[in-house]
Amino acid sequence: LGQNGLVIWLYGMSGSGKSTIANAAERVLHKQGRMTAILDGDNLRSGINKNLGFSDDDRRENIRRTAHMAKVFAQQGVITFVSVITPRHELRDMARDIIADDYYEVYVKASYELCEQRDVKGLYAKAAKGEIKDFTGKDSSFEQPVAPDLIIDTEDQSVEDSVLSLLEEVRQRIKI
Ligand code: GGZ
Repeated sequence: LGQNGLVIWLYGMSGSGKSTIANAAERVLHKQGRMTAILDGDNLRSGINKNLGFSDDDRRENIRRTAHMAKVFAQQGVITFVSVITPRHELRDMARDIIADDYYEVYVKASYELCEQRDVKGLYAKAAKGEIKDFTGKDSSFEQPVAPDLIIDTEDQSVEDSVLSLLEEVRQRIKI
């Protein structure tokens, strides 16, 4: 019997918590016997998307490829967590068009200031010194979403609570 696939498209600024939440939620579902996968923007950019940078066109191509990969997984019953910034409405619309019924959109919300304070990878410090061009939220815009399926506010929700609320929604979608 085939399992229902789903793409959980987590987006938000660098350091907002997308990958942390995706990894934790994936682990739970995997332990429960579901087929799962993670597609992380940062990882894909070191391999299949190595030729892409952060211009508008390159981000668009990055999202297009990632959405098609996620769609292939979901069609085979895999619960697929995607974490990519997806900074613009146009890009989210494209992902939704490609993935269609299997698309579930989650905005991982955190302010620029908070991401800058966390600065897990030191990118915000570099951006402040002008060492990274087209940095999201600084010289490349991040459009606030209008109506995501779910908002996870990592400013006032713990990772544990975020994962629980996400899994609750996911379970309803995949009917387990
Ligand atoms: C934003 C950048 C940039 C610039 C490098 N702007 O937190 P990270 O480090 O590990 O993840 C970020 C990743 C963003 O790639 P995405 O594929 O998610 O972006 S998009 O959806 O917009 O295509 C960040 C790192 O790459 N990074 N330079 N200029 N993030």
